[in-house]
Amino acid sequence: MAGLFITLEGPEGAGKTTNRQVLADGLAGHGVEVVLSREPGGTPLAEQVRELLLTPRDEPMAVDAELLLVFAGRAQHLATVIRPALQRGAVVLCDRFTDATYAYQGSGRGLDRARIAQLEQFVQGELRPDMTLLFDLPIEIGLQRAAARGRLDRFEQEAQAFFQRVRQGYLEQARAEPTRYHVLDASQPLEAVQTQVRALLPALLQRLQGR
Ligand code: T5A
Repeated sequence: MAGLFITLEGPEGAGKTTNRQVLADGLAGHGVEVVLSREPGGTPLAEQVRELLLTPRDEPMAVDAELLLVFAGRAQHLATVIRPALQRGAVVLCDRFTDATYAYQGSGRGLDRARIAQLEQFVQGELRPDMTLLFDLPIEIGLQRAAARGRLDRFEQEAQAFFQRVRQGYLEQARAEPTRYHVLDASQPLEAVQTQVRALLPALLQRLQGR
């Protein structure tokens, strides 16, 4: 496809959304069409799926139900937002994607990676992110930032051990795919993290020109 698909990943409160805007401004300044999106969510229907996933409720959600909801929203998001944008030549900056499924449902919940991979292939075909920025930080810092925003969602209510597994899962994925992943130290002050993000812009623009 003509565009570029860039995903931003990391544990809770890592600064993905804040730093996504820095990248978007930098790209838009060079006349690039940028589409900002997020998962779970990204379309009105997929945002309803997000509500189902994030709202705390008395009835526990079965792990398989959670996995299928994640991919149901993703199928809708891909069909109506991501694929059309990439076909137009836009840069899609997506706050979380399937790496989050491997980290949260795989490493966090303990689901078999092979089962996630089956759904990934079914829903995405060959489509994978061109670049993934991993905002890594000690989970205590991220959870403090998330808690400062108010009420915790269904995932944020998990125990610390869950988030440790999520963080380790992300770092293992980054080690396994060093070409696609860029690991950023998200524990630094915001300005320092933004400097790391801006440093990626020249390479991104060069990749776009090569398309
Ligand atoms: N999920 C998602 C799955 O289980 N499986 C999946 O497949 C997918 C796609 C929702 C949940 O869904 C789960 C994972 C999640 O638990 P989400 O809404 O993206 O996903 O979740 P969060 O990580 O909770 O989103 P946050 O908004 O909390 O985190 P961000 O976007 O990483 O952080 P951001 O930018 O909003 O910043 C948080 C706060 O910290 C400050 C910001 O100003 C903000 O107040 N901040 C900093 N402060 C100091 N220094 C810095 N460097 C800072 N950077 C940001």
